[in-house]
Amino acid sequence: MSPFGAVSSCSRLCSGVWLLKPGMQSSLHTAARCAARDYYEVLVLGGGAGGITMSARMKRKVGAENVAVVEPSETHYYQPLWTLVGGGAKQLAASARPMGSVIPKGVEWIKSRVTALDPDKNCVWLENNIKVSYKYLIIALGISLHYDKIKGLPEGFKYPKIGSNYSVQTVEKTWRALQDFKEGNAIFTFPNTPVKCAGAPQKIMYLSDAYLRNTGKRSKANIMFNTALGVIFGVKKYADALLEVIKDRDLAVNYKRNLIEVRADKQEAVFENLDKPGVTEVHQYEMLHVTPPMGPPAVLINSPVSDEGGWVDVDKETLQHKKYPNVFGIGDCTNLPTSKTAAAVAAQSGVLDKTISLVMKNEMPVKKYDGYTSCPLVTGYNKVILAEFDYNAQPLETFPIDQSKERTTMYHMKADMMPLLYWNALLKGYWGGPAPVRKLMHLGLK
Ligand code: FAD
Ligand code: UQ1
Repeated sequence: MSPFGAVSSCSRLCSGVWLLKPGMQSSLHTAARCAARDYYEVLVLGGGAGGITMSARMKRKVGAENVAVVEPSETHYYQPLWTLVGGGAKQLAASARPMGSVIPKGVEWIKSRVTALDPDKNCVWLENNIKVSYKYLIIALGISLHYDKIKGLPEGFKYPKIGSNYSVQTVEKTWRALQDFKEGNAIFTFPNTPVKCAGAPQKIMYLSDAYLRNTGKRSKANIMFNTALGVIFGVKKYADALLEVIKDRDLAVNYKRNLIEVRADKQEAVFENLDKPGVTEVHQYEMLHVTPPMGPPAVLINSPVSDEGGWVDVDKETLQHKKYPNVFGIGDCTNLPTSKTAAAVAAQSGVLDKTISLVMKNEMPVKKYDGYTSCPLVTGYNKVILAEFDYNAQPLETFPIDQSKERTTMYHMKADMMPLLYWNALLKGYWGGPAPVRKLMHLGLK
C-alpha cells in the first residue's frame, strides 16, 4: 500500500511543482501525470549526466515503467560547455535543456529531493516525508559547491569583476568581468578540495589570456593561477605540456595558495599559504575567477552508503556498493579514485550497465572500470590538449597522435562534437566512452 495512497500521492507530490513551464516537452515522460508510486525496480537518484545516462540504460533492461529518477531541477545542464560560456565562445542557453526532455520517455520523473537513504530497508526518503522503495538503487547525486566556505561569498558575486564558471548563476559573470578588464591582476583559483573537471579552473585562464591578447589588453594584465595544489595537473605528460604553455604565455603560477576570503567591494582576494600556516596574502584584482570548494552532497554525509569522507563507497572496478549489493554509484558523488568528469561518467556507465545485468541474474560482476577519465584542456579559442588517463594517472589516449600537443581539431571536438555526443548518445545510454574507438584507432599501428 502506498504511504500516501493513490489520490493523495498526486496531491502531495503534485502541488504545483509537477506542472511544466510552457514550451517544456511534457509529452516525453510521465512527470506531469503524477503517476508516482512507492516502489520501483530501479530507482535512480539524480538527473545529471550519470543519472539520465543510467535511466536510459535501465529502461532498456527492465522497461520504462519500472524505472524512476529523483531530481528536483527543472533544467538539465551540459556543464562542460560552461568553460566556453565563461570565455564568451558559447551562449549559456546552449548548455540547457528542460529536464523533462532528457528523462527517457516513460521513465517516472519524481520531481523531489532525496533527504535520506535507508539501504538496510531498501528505501529512500524524499521531501515531505515521502518514502520510495526499490529493488536496485543507482546513486548519481553529483558534487556540491560550497562558495559559502569562502568568507564574503556568495554575496560578493553581486559586485562586478568576479565570476565563476562552476555555477549557472555566475558563469556569465566571468565573461562580463573579462570584457570589463582594463588593467591589473586577473586571478584564477583552485580550492583545497576535490573538484569536478580539475582542468576547468585553468582552462578559463588560458581563454582569458587569449581574449586579452586579441583585444590588445594583455600588456596591461598580470595573470596568475593561485592553486591549493602543488602541481599544475596530476598526469606528468600533460603537466609538462601545460607548463610550456604557461611559460610561453607569461602566466604566473603560485602553488599551495588557497582562497579564503573575497572582499568584493574592494576587489581584494585573500589567500592562505598552505606551506606556511597562519600566513595570508592579499591580492588586488581587476578580474577574479573563483573555483569553489566542493564536497559530497549533504544527503550523503554520514549516510550508510558513504565512506568516511561522505562519498558513495563503491568497488572501483564494478561500481557496486561495497556493503549493499543492490546499490550502485556513478559519477562525481562516488569515491572512485579518478578525476570527476562527464567523460568518466561515460566510461563508468558502460561498466555499470554490465555490473547490474549480472547482479540481476545473481551472477558476480566481472566488468572492470580502469578509471578512464578525460579533460579537454582548452588552451585558447582554437586549441585543446586532450588529456585522457586512467587510475594510475597514465595516459590512455583515443587517437594515435600526441594528444599533449595543442590542436585545433581537438578544440572542435570539444566545442562542437562533444555536445552532440553528450545529448544524443551519452544521455540516451549509447555511449560508454571511447574505448572501442581507441582500440580501432590503434589497430592500424600494431
Ligand atoms: P551532475 O551532472 O552534476 O548531476 C547531479 C544531479 O544530482 C544534479 O542534477 C542535481 O540536481 C541532482 N541532485 C543533487 N542533490 C540531489 C538530491 N538531494 N536529490 C535529488 N537530486 C539531487 N566533464 C568532462 O567530461 N569534460 C569537460 O570538459 C568538463 N568540463 C567541465 C567544466 C565545468 C565548468 C564544470 C562545472 C564541469 C565540467 N565537467 C566536465 C564535469 C562534468 O560536468 C561532471 O563531472 C558531470 O556532470 C558529473 O555527472 P554526475 O551525474 O555525477 O553529476
Ligand atoms: C567523453 O566521452 C565525454 O563524455 C561525453 C566528454 O564529456 C563532455 C569529454 O569531454 C570527452 C573528451 C569524452 C571522451 C571522448 C572522446 C571521443 C575522446
